[in-house]
This record gives sequence, C-alpha cells and structure tokens, in this order.
Amino acid sequence: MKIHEKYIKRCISLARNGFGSTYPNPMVGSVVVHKNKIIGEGWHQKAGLPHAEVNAINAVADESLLPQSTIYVSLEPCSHFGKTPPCSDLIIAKGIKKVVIGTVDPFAKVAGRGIKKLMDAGCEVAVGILEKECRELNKRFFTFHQERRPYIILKWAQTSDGFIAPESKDNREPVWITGSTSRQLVHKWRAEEQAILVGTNTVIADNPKLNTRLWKGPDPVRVVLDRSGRIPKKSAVLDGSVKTIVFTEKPNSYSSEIDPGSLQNHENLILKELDFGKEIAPQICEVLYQNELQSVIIEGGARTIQSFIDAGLWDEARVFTGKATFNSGIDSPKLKGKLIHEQEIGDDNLKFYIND
Ligand code: AOF
Ligand code: ZN
Repeated sequence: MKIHEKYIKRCISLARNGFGSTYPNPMVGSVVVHKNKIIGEGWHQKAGLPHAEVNAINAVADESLLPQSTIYVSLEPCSHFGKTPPCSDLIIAKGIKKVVIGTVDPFAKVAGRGIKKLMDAGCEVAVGILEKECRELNKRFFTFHQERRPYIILKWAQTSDGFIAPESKDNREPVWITGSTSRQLVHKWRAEEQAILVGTNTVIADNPKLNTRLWKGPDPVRVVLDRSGRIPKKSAVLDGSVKTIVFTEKPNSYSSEIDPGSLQNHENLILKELDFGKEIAPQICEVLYQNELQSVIIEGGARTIQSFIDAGLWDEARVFTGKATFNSGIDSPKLKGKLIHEQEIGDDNLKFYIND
C-alpha cells in the first residue's frame, strides 16, 4: 500500500540520523500518524537511550489522539527488557491499535516476539513494508545476527593493467595507486566500520596506520594476520593505540617479542591463535563475532582478500582502478560479484560489487 510506504520511507530517513552512534543497536525510525498527518516522530539515537517508538510517542502533543493513530516503525518493536523496557508494551499501554512495521528484528531476544505481543493484545499489525530497504539500512546488524559473523567489505586499489601491488621486495617505499580524494574516501569508510583487517605482507610493505586521520570519525579495531611473526614489532599497527587483534600461529612466543615500552596500551593487544593450515576466513569471522564486531573492511593484500572471496565470506567489494600501470606485480583479487554502482573519483574509477 503506497501510503504505508510513504511513512516507512520517512521512518528510514529518521533512522539514518543515528548513523554511527547506535552500535551495537540498529538504526530505527518511527512516526505516529493520525488522520493522515504525522503527529510525532522519533529515532533511536544511541544504545541505552530510548528506542525510536518511545521518542515518536513522546513527541505527540495530544496523547488522547493515540488510540485513533497508527504507529509506523522501520524495525519490529522490541519485546524484551534490555537497556530499556519493551516498546511493544508501551504501544499496547498507550492504546495504539494499528502498527506498521518495516521488517522483523533478527535479534534473537526479539525475532517475532514483539509482533506476537502486539497481535495477542489485539493490535492490527502489517509487516514487511519496504522490507528490503529496511534491511539494507541495517545491513551490518542483520548480517551479524543472522549469519553470526560481521558484515564484510573488501576494498582494494588496482592499476589499469590489473595489479594490486608491484613485485614484492624488501624495503620498498609504499606505492600509491589512487589519488588523494580516493584516499580520503577510504578513511571515511574506515570510520563507518567497526574493524579493519590486513594481512602480513601489507603491513610489511606499507606499514599502514589503519586509522581515520584524513576524516573525522572513530578508528576501527585493527585486525592483523601475522602467521609466523614476520611483522616488524615496531609497525604502526602494533602501537596499541586502538584495540588490535593479531592472528598468529604461536601467540605465546609472539607476546614475548613485543617491546612493552613501544605499546601505548598493552591491554589493547589481543593475540589469537589461528590454524593457518585450514581455511582462515571462517575462523577469523568466528573471533570477530565473539568480539561483537558487526562489520569489517578488509584492505589487503591480494591473498588475504582472496581467501575471503574463496570462502564466500564477503558482502561488498569496493574496487578502485587507478590510471597507473605496473607491467608486472601482484595480481589483483579475482571476484565474481554483481556490479551495482560505478563512479569516477578524480582520476580513479570506483566500482561497487555485491555478493549475490
Ligand atoms: C526497537 N526500537 O528503536 C531499537 C530497537 O538494549 P536495548 O534495550 O536498547 O535493546 C536493544 C535491542 O533492541 C537491539 O538489539 C534490537 O534488537 C532492538 N532495537 N528496537 O523496538 C528501536 N533500536
Ligand atoms: Zn524497543
């Protein structure tokens, strides 16, 4: 029904106001409609603060209109006592009889129970309005709860002749394939995800800081693969300035090699044992899930990215192609995905793929 879609669309744009501040909660928006007019709006601002429905209901000036109103919400109203009391109880208590919901909540404590509560109380409930858009809005939250792993974004830059890096050799200077605007965009992306992952060779070749210094935003948790401890212990990724998970074969000998004096915060360094003889991607996903990381951006190198592609463990790929050519070097990852968007950024080309 078009009218429902119009109001759920409004819920989605309200929800987006919470982008970046609701984690681990989803972004949710809600409107209260009386006689085809919005009389209250709200969104979830931050975990621990009231949910969207509470804010929308509180924004209604004349409470006596609520029993003749419809409440719209982009995500199923909750049914559990978490940091706040259940929204479905509030809706019932306020006498609201009609509830229109974008999509079911995948969170195990809710997952249909909010809808059931409302229906048992005699509310008229419609579910699945702009469902795809409502799930897309919280793609990280949905993937995390349904697949029990983080939402995975692959990012790399390749030359126009298809190389991700020049031939590996020790002590080479980092080589830039993309321009400054693309680099700034990557820092924005880093600020949007909860974790950033790189493999050993990327750290050795580029000594990346993996932070968001070109953009205002939080630094993601660092995830570093260092099978046999080849990464120089003075690398920027091991400075302990943010939480850092290092996957290695021998965590015990690893920790003894790290100079405590070079670490800004020792507790930020978490060493995890990984069986590199088996597929690594599922094991990494499991640890990130246990650490409640809902998303990760994987920034290289080719082998690390390829191991996630081969395991089918990726959701999006963002691929820059620069004007430069290397003639030889390390081949860029091979991926079969659906191209959904393409744009030019300065002299670079950027393609977005999804795994479908
Ligand atoms: C809603 N409306 O606006 C949001 C919901 O710990 P709590 O109490 O904040 O509950 C968090 C869970 O509630 C979260 O995992 C998700 O399932 C749901 N989020 N529900 O009714 C909202 N943000
Ligand atoms: Zn709620």
